[in-house]
Amino acid sequence: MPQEAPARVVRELASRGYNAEREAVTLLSSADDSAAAIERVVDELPADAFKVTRADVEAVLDGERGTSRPGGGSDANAPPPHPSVSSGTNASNEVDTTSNDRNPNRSPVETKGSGSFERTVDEALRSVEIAGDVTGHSTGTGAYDDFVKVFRDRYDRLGSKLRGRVNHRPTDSIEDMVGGSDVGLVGMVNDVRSTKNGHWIVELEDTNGVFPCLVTKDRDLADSVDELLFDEVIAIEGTLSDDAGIVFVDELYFPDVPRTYKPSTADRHVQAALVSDVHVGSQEFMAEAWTQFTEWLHTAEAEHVEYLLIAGDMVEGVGVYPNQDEELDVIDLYEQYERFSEYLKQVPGDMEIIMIPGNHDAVRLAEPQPGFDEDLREIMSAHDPRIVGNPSTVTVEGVSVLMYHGKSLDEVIAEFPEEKASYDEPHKAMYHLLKKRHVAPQYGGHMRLAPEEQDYLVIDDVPDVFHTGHVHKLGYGKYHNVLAINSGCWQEQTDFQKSVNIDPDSGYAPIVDLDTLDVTIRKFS
Ligand code: D5M
Ligand code: FE
Ligand code: ZN
Repeated sequence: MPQEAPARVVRELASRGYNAEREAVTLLSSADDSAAAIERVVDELPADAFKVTRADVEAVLDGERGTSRPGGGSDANAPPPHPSVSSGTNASNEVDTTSNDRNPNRSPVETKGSGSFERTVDEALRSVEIAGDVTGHSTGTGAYDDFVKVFRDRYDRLGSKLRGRVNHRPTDSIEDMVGGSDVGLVGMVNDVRSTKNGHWIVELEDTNGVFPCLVTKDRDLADSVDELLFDEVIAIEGTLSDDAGIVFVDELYFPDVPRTYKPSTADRHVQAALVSDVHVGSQEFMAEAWTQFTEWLHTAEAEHVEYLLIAGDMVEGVGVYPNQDEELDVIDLYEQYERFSEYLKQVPGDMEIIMIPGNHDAVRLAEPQPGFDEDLREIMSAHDPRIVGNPSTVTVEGVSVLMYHGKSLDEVIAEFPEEKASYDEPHKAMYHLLKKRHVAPQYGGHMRLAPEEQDYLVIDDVPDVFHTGHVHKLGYGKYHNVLAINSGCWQEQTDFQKSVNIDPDSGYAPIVDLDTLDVTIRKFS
């Protein structure tokens, strides 16, 4: 029988619920009859095992040779295919002493190039901390008061970043000031409208009321008006009109990231793969590309890739978009997660996986989205991923990574001029979220917001890396030294995407050096 490709062995084992050591895979794929060997190995595994080791495979392969040795008679005389406990070890010992090519310390297949590499990692060097995760803390009931609370929290936290820049006057006291006074105001954008002369009125709201602010079209500032989203918090400085009815804006400030921001880096050479939008269960899910990726993770080239971050849309989900069921490969939602878990098992067992949900996942759509519930965690437990909410800040060996699925990017791209944000350059849309220090400012429209005690969507601390997905386009770059990466996807173009001319970047894995924040893009399709 021809030798099986390691990928097929991995898939076979995964479909039975097992992860495998690399050497176990290479041994199985070079076995005389891989399919039978897999069956035997799986049969012999203890009930609580989820990983196939080299020793497991050797025990079986050696046992098989033992039973078919010349003089051993026909199969009828051989031990039964499901031997009792004693036969496994005995057979193994027998063959170990009589054969050179099954030396457990130096398996011959180990030298066969790319497939034979064994990762050596020191898990003690790792560290992962999670912050800003709503999971387990959700209190919102959806009542009006909750919305007041969350917007108040947003205003307070983003406002405090702006108070140092302007001398804030509460809106209700401005109208009592003398015309011509200098005015500073920190407010949430309540409305943006143009006047008949082509100027802009930006209505800002604070805790006391609203006040109109005029940006004239001939000012450079008019360019910033293009970038405003409702409900974001900004500050302005200007001059009060003679009748104290409006402020003529001279300066406009976003909370922003300081230009001098110095990101933290890891103390050793270690890498993270940043992916998203796997969409298992969709007919367009690219199983081959994913398997190529996970196979690559087993090679020497990927030895330093110790973290895998997945920014949402693990599965295709059910009923996410109209007529989506026509493109489903797996109809049942739980089955989709079971499949997804199989694909996770292809990832080297030592790797640390951290994931957040997206809009296709089986959690509430309103953001912040809590991490998966107990049932789904159980289904995905084989590789023991860390499951956190969307968004969350994951600090990996000192490097803080703000993970956010990216639903708001659709809105930023739709509302901003092409040169400021587009599907072809999704990282530029991310820059605006960093500038606003909020991952999804605009409530209503496309965005659903779950009211909580605090606004989990505020970017309180500047992250070192900002990781999103959702728009299925690959793009990365630095904004004030913060690395912004929008990972592509593992799904081919869907009919919907065809109809709106979205050409997805499928089968890419951006790899980040955590010691330098350099990025390498790997393609697997
Ligand atoms: O979204 C992938 C991208 O495609 C994202 O930019 C939204 C867009 N998309 C995909 N399907 C639809 C439908 N049916 N309506 C509107 N926008 C859509 P994802 O969330 O991964 O499907
Ligand atoms: Fe997606
Ligand atoms: Zn999405």
